[in-house]
Amino acid sequence: MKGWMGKFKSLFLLSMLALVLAGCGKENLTALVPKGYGAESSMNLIILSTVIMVFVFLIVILVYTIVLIRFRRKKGQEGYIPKQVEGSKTLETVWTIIPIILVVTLAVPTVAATFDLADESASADGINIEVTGHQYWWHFNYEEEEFATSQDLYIPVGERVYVHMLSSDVIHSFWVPSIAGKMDVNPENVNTMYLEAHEEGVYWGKCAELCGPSHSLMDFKVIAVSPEEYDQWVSDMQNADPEEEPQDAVAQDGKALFEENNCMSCHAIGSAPSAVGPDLTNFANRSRIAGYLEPTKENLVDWLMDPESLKPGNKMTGAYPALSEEEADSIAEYLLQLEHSEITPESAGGL
Ligand code: HEC
Ligand SMILES: [Cu+2]
Repeated sequence: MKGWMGKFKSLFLLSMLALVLAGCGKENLTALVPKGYGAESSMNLIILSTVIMVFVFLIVILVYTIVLIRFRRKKGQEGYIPKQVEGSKTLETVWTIIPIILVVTLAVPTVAATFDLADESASADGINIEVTGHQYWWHFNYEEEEFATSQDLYIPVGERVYVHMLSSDVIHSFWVPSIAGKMDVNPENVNTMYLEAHEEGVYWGKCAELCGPSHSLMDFKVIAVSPEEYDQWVSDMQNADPEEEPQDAVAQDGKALFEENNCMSCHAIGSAPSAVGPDLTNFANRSRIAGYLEPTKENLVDWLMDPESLKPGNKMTGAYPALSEEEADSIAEYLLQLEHSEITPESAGGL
């Protein structure tokens, strides 16, 4: 009875674990519902290898069951030993050839897909974006288009967008499971891969290489929009005017405070690609603040007053004079007016 209970308990724990892990899924953060070329190609390989594994498992269980039933010791057979088949040439050949066939069946499509996904021969005709991984945020420089943005990467649906990735500090890894695979972002050599989304939407991305205390918060999004919307967005970004004065007095104060408090030494608005902190040109359109916080004013004020408690080890902490709640509020008011385009994560379907 006790043994049975023990087995039941571990089965129960396992199914609970499965339930808990099933809850880990973020919307559009799964390789199992592919919405892009690279993700589809990985999914096909996942299906192929699962089918082969299930096939092998079933055959083994079948043979095992037959042997158990056919060769069990029957009544009156004490001391009986079945025929020994050690060294059977036929069996040896069968269980060498079948695994070779299975491994080749797995290897050919896997190698083909690996080369296909690494193919950057057409990048000169495609869209090229320089991606820089920083502890703990992402910078996207649209070099040919001559503007930059951070955290939210906009791409047109149905086109190959080549991302050329470099890190400014430690090794990161760029991973958008619903659209493409995953690739290391190194400090010294540029790694390139392409994104090709099949459907409009906002896709969650993550840093997939342990890079410091806030590694797990190093999130980004890929915003896939129609090609027309993409062109519109690019021209809106190119025409963003950094000198534009906010309408209301609070936000005007905020702009002045932003200029007085050293913020501009790290954050660019509507100008050259910034290197130390995220580009804030279209900050009011962010899908998340600092990559992961809901884009509300309360969260922004909290971030400005105490970034350390929200993202331990981030590179903004302590780099500017402490702000009063009122000052943080005015700056937030200003930053939340920095929008220059109708094309936003919301218009692309939201999260
Ligand atoms: C030393 C450079 C530095 C200074 C000075 C600085 N920041 Fe930052 N800021 C950063 C970095 C780095 C991040 C990204 C932190 C992270 O996510 O790990 C950041 C993130 C932010 C974000 C979130 C951006 C996003 O895309 O979600 C806002 C908003 C922001 N800073 C506003 C300010 C304001 C306002 C000031 C001035 C009061 C300021 N920063 C001063 C470096 C700086
Ligand atoms: Cu990282």
